[in-house]
Amino acid sequence: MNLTNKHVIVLGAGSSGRAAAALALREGADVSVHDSRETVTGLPEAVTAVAQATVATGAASRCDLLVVSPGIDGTSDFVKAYAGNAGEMIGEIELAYRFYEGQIIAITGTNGKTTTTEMVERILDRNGVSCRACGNYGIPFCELPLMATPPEVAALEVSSFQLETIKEFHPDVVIWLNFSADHMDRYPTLEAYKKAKLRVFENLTEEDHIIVRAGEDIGARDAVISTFSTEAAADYTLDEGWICCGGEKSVDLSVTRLRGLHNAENAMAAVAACSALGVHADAAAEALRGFAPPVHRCELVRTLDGVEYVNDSKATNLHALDSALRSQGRPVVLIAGGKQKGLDYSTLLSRLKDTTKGIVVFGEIAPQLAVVFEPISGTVPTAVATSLEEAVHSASSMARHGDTILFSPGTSSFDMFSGYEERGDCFRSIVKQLK
Ligand code: UMA
Repeated sequence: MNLTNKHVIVLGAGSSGRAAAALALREGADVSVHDSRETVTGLPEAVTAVAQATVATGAASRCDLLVVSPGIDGTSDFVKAYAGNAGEMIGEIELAYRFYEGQIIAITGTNGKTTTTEMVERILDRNGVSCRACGNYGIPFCELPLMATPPEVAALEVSSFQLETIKEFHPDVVIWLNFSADHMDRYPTLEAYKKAKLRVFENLTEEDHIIVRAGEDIGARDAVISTFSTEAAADYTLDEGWICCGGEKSVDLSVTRLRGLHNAENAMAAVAACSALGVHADAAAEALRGFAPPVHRCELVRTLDGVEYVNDSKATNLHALDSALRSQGRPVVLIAGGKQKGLDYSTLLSRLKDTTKGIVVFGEIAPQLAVVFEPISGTVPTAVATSLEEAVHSASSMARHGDTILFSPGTSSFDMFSGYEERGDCFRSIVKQLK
């Protein structure tokens, strides 16, 4: 792709927009970044910043290439106004793909993407293959082709939002971890969400690899397919804490700090993907020694008076909350709630009844959750808190020695926080101050 003297408009001045602008600039384009925010800062000097952008700004703008940030809904009037006058519209992932020359392991799924992405990076890096975690997690993909020496492999976490705007994007290996309801505030139906995610496969050929959880419906695909599962028959399975490959015990998970069946599946997927690039399972096992999942994912913050406080702020959907509940070995007092994003918590009632002894709800959806949990209130009392601090104190008063307080919201944080990281940091700091 030749961008010399082309006019590129990047929509969104967040991290992906800034990286896309820097890459387009390096490629010789005349670049503007438009954002609906009051002010736009942090852009290279040669880039024109357009703040307070609206549909009218879009309708009055012309460009050869429009690059849309993933957080901006492509079906909105805002994007349509710009797209109407653009030669081509793509997203930041597609732009990066056109300038990155290394191999790509694309990692998608509703949950577990980040832990798996980190494992892929570690296994490859420790086996002499330079690799960088990027995309939806870590640095934006556009930063890779900007590096003086780009890594040989991109461990690319991709979200459905990012996949909406791909065209030629063609990974060498795709990991499909799992699929369940999420982002129902962006998509009209579950099918629409899945359709966006399935686009990750659309340019694969029979030489590429797909690593998929056994039983996932991904349609017929032309690629070399490997399956994994802790429950069903698969190429990668779990036996007494070992990942078995083709029936042979090959990775001892007890030497890692991964907890829960969902993390065993994430590890299987990472090992299988690296094996597709030639790293033997024994070498992967050695690289995973001592590996701990990233923070905010079932992170043990502290044990106080025999009560474990676990930060699972990354649980921004019900599948993640369900996985966290299944992973706990002790009675649980759950803290849940946050932004309204159309998820149906009543699907978890029987799991909550089996695993929790109390629930504290907080955030925008707290009043609704209290009603949803009413049918199990005879055995699992629910308290409503007006702040996270109050929620932690309320949960502490319900918990006894030997219990776990699990902070696993099940929805997004944007009603009260800038993101799940800030929400988890806030939980951690409240817990650390408890006496
Ligand atoms: N904006 C507008 N008009 C709008 C909406 C937004 O101008 O109508 C502007 C905002 O004012 C803001 C910018 O767009 O300045 C934000 O763009 P963005 O939301 O795409 O955010 P980025 O900072 O570029 O971050 C994005 C991803 N964000 C989302 O998909 C929401 C990051 O994933 C990703 O790490 C980053 O690109 C680098 O690739 C975050 C995320 O929450 C972690 N992802 C979702 C998730 O994991 O559930 C999918």
